[in-house]
Amino acid sequence: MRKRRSTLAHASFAAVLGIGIGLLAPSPRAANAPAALLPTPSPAQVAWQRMETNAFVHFGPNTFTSVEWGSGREDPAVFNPTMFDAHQWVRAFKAAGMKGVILTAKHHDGFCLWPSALSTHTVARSPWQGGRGDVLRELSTACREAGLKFGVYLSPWDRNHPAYGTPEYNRVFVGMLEEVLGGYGPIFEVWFDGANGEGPNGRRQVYDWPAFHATVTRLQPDAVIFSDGGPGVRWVGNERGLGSLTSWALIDRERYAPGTPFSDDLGEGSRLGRDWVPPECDVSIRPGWFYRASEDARVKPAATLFRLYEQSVGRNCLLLLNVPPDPRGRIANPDVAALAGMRREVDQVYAENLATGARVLADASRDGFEAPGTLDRDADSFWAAPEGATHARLTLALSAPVTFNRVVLQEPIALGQRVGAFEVEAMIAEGWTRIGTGSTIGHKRILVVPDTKTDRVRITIHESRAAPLLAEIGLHRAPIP
Ligand code: FUL
Repeated sequence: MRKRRSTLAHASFAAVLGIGIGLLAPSPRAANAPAALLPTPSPAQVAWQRMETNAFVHFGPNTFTSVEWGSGREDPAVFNPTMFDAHQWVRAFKAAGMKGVILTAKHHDGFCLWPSALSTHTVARSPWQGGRGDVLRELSTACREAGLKFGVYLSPWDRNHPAYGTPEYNRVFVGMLEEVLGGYGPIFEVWFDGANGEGPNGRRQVYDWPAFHATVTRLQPDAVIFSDGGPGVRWVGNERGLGSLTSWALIDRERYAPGTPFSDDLGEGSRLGRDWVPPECDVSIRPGWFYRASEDARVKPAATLFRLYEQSVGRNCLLLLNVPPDPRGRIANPDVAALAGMRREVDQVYAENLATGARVLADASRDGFEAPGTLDRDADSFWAAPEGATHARLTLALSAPVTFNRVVLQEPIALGQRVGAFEVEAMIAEGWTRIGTGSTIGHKRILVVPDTKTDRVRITIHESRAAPLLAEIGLHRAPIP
């Protein structure tokens, strides 16, 4: 079979934007590119999903007072890291294979890790660096130098600010967003927490979400906005790092305001959703979000982190793993070791595809989008079923038997998420034997199957929202069953 590669640049821009293909890509194969299936992700959402694992950093007065939710009445003088080193954090995250970092610029206590002009509860009132320190400056610089993307968590709930609970607070919060989004270079994600309690005056705030979102879009048009229901990316609905086995990037945004009572539905999303808002799994490497020395022995071991990776990234989610610095302002040794161990395990299992070099045949293909595109390690090239097909089968013929217990499938998501049911079979002595089934695929699905030794594997797609497309197929073996 002749291999002709397609690229999403050709396939998706023309299809999504409805622009004459000749303008963008003169290649003849592009003329036959499958049309995108709405809803589709923005380029920023595709780039976000490809990051796969990011670090979350909870740091602030709580690091020094050992509480999870500061009252907002803590003395700013408690914030005094003695050996602060953002480069050390970034080294540990990079060693874990992470692509970005999201910092709690402001948690519920209202303490600003940058010298905000709009609050008296900030690093400028702390003894750290004589009141001239700026955690955002140091971390954003360290990220830029190391090639990691930088993002911010800003809690709308503020237990310190005197204006909280009045319309004035919305203006203050917009001003804080302007300081943070305008002063530290590119920001890839803005994380809005859903927790919403009372302010220092006993009042609850009615948030001006449209103004907050407009501020992000104005200052950082390429940033994705996280909240329970998006608009850019959504909460997965639990803080255990668990994606759903059925995991659509689609929801109806209007159904989920921050603090939604429908968070149980956020894991699966909806096959019928009108908006592209993929799920993010936030989970801490420790029992708490903030550092406590008493939890040093309870750092999740590498094997647990490996599982979290499979159960989040392998279920069409992004893993946002919280690694909180200690009161020195450094990532503690147990966390550094666990992160390095996680990377080792992920690489050991996933760096090499046991199916590499196999012949792969499809029962039918769209011209120019044949099956070998699924084994080329290029997420931009893909196999496509013929127009109108919602059922399809691909067969892998390996040159020698291999033993595997993971099957990795990927869709080229820029053209929309399609597959809703699939099955994997292996040829073993008795003939074709089902070894696993799944529902959605999305950016990445890691299917755990029993240890299987074979030289023939086939994947049958039983249900799809439109002609199925597959970007990659992988066979792997993990030591963990
Ligand atoms: C929650 C917050 O209340 C926690 O303190 C933490 O920041 C977590 C990531 O989100 O809603």
